[in-house]
Amino acid sequence: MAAENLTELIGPFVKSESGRTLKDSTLREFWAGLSAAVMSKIADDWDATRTAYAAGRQEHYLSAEFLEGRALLNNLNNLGLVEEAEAAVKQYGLELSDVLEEEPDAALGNGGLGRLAACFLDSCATLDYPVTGYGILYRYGLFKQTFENGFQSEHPDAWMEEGYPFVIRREEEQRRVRFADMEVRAVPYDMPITGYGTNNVGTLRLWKSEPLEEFDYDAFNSQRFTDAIVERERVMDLCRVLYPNDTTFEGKVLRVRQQYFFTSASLQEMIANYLEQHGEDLTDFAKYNCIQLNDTHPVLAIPELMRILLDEHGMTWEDAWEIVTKTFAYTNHTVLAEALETWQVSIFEKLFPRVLEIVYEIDRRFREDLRERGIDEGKINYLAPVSDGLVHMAWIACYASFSINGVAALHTEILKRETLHDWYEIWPERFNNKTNGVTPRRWLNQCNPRLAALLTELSGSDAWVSDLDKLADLEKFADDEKVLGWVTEIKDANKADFAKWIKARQGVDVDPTSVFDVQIKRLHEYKRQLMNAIYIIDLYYRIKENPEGNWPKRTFIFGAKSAPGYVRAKAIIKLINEVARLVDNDPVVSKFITVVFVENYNVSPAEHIIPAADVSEQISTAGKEASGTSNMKFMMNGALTLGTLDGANVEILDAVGDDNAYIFGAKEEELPALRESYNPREAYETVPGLKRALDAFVNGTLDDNNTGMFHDLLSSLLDGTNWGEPADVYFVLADFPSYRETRDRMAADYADRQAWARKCWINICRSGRFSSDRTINDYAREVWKLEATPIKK
Ligand code: HBZ
Repeated sequence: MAAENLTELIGPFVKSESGRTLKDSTLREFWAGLSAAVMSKIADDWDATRTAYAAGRQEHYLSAEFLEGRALLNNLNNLGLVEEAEAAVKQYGLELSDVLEEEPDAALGNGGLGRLAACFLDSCATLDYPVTGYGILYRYGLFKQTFENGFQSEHPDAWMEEGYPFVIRREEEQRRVRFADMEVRAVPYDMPITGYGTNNVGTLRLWKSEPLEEFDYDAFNSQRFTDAIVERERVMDLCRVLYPNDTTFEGKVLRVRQQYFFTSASLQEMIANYLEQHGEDLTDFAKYNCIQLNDTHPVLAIPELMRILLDEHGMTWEDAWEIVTKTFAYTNHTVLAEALETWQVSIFEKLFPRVLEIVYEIDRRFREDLRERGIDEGKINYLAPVSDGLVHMAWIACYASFSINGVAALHTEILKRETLHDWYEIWPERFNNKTNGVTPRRWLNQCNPRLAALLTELSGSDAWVSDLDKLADLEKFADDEKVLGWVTEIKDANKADFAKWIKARQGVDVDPTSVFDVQIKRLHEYKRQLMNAIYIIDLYYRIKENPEGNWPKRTFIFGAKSAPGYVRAKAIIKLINEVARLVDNDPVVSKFITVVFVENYNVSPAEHIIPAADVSEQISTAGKEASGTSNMKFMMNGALTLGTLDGANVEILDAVGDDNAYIFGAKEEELPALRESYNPREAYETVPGLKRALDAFVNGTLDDNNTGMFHDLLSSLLDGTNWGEPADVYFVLADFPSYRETRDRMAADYADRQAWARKCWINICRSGRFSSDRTINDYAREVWKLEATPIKK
């Protein structure tokens, strides 16, 4: 085809976006036009990929969240079009980097779980696996965060309101989803997922709910116009907003509606595709389809597939169950009890009574099945899909899935030993580990072009971008002074970039020669941002005591959103902001340290922060962080881990060895015994400096604007609560001494830049196993039984 070059395509596409001459078009319109031009280049391959995948065995990735972030640069990189795009916008006197900054983040996820789904789709596309992602087109993504006098405030994120070129509405592929009290249309919006070095283009299909008809004409005609509009809005409400809780379960009716809505629509499509490709007999459904459940959010797919097979295709229970139990695989992402989904039976009754009937029948047969296995009634009742008026989504998942996996080795062991131990005893063969990974396209090649260029130069090709194990070959440069010098130069340049970026964004000055020490992740007590803050307060006092000391210069960087209703997490945000202010207002201390809280942390800020980081804070209480994924992103970009033996940190340490990571704190297996004898008040009284640091919460040093929230934080550490929560549940004060010792040592080590760079280099070269390509190859081989399906060209 002609006019394939972006230089020629861009003009017409921008004009059709802006409806005016190019010189009057805005940057945003240039972004939209360039994006539309890229879509036009993908179209044929996308079509061919869809056709090829429909015919064979496929995997369907069901997830309530996909945290995609920005798409344009990612697509340009995958398609090898970055230089062409730079030239195309240059014609109009623009810089590609400025155009790219116009793109809103598609923040259709909370944190690690949603971003993992996005990394997985990237890997599936790159590796040519026939995988489709299914989720929800939320009108409002994760809230935008601002700080008002240090307090988090939330604002709606209407990310598509001004138009979004990377989704295509597929009117003709709409489905109907029936609830007892309403029937809605599910209209798919498809996002192309390009891969690196392949023509295959995968699909992320996001469902949007719409009324059956634009208007209820009866109501309209009978003068009930407003009723018609209200009903319409009720349907649109369904997909209105992403629930912002990442660790506590919220039993809201709207949320379970969302879950049923997208799983039902997705299943209908799978069934329709099967019938079209393989005929009326659904017996072989599981031969051609496999469904991965990303946590329990899509677990309603299990009874819903039963319903479709029983009620719409006349199958027997036994035949339908046979298919279901060969189709589903379940991934668990947490051991925190408060996150586990249990829905009131009454909600199911009201929304989808037939699904509830099926859940009850699953429950009845489950109990019978376990009784036959000689399991006692107490245990059966505990594991049953329905008990005490609640439907247990994780139990349905465990019972119906042929595969159950955790997301890091330690996490899977804890599932087997504790959280899902009874299930493991009955069906050990279902359990397997799939340690998470992250895509090296976005998280190295795209966000760190300087380091990427060095890796390509040293390895003689860019093959590492889609085969990260290749970086192991570069370890031979670990003692090459020149290479280590470049590594240091690259990090310094990235830090200077960050300094400019944060200055422009938030007006803060940071010293690019200081150690950049970073903790970016959702705010939660178990992640222990509070321990990080206590360290900084302690350091503040130590510097004041000895202002002539040889204190290494350091910048402490935070990024974190708190769930809007999580009072204590919000208090911690306020506390960190007050610590930043305290340091900033002190002429002596601020010579040595700076605290920066990056507002509205999201995927695209992460792309600026991670390449500039020296220290990666991974300091969760051992056993609580299922895996973590930013730990892997930091490693790939040559930041050193300061971490506990938790989640995938264990495997990072295993890969790089003691000399190249900084590990501290109690181990998971030590905690039960420690709990017995633990007295945080004693730590407060006896650990040098700790009392002084903690007293700052309440003695007027740090100001919580008379909310009492800092007092509550302190008493959560020292006293526990009158509702029975023990003091310092997450062992902040217990781990503090070893955290301080290790972190001090780390900062001192930084002075020897050459030795530091060597450690960074080892981390980079050994990050291969944390590529999501490795994870996806493991899922494909061991769970999905999937073959790569490259499209013909
Ligand atoms: O999933 C995270 C884990 O905390 C993290 O350790 C792991 O690396 C990551 C990927 O496996 N979990 C989440 O991000 N969870 C959520 O975001 C979440 C969202 C909605 C919920 C519950 C959890 O209802």
